[in-house]
Amino acid sequence: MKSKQYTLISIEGNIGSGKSTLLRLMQQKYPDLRFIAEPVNEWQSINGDPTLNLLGSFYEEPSRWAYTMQVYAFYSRLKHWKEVLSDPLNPEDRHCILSERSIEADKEIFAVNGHKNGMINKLEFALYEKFYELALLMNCQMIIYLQVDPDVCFSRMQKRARDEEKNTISKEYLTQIHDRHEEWLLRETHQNTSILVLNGDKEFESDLVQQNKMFNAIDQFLQ
Ligand code: DGT
Repeated sequence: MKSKQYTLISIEGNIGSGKSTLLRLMQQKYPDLRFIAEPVNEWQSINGDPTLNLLGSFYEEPSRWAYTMQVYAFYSRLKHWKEVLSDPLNPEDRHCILSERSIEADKEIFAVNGHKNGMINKLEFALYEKFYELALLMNCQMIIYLQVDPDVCFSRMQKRARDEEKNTISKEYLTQIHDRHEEWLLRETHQNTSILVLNGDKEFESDLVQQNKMFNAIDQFLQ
């Protein structure tokens, strides 16, 4: 499903790093790009039913729900990509699709982390990898990595206070997720993928100097 028509770009980074903010700012700055927001609200209420809260179940009982969460995250991301890729392109649009996270991140960050710390067992991980192989063609060609200190992510996460996360996500978990990003994105071999690392420790939503610095780097990267 990798389209010759499009370059696939994803924004990656820890929970609470500011990916949604960056995506929103990029939407304003580049109206000729296509965007895929993250399907978090779908995970919070399956079939629109808030009593079927997969994200909440995962954080309450990670070992029970980690595999199910990965399978559903895979399904919902693939569904969104398919919808966007099958929508005809306007000739004046830039041939790029920008998404918050990616199927690859779900694997490299959350599935690998869950497997490492025992939330996803060997059998579940082997099954998950079967699904993942089906989606290999969807790998992004460009990645913007918003690199943020886990302590900063923790305080941003507490400020936004998403119900499922506020009493369940520890600094230790954010440090694990940070480490998985670093292992995945800073390793030396990345075939056919360009990676831009942006430091997002400083506030960039309201600080225009900081924001301009980021956009100078992004402008160059997208050229
Ligand atoms: P931001 O804008 O950088 O603050 O990012 P968030 O926190 O809005 O978005 P993100 O992608 O870091 O994750 C939203 C929630 O969903 C968060 O609690 C982590 C969780 N999540 C995302 N993808 C996966 C996944 O594949 N597996 C698991 N277990 N959790 C995931």
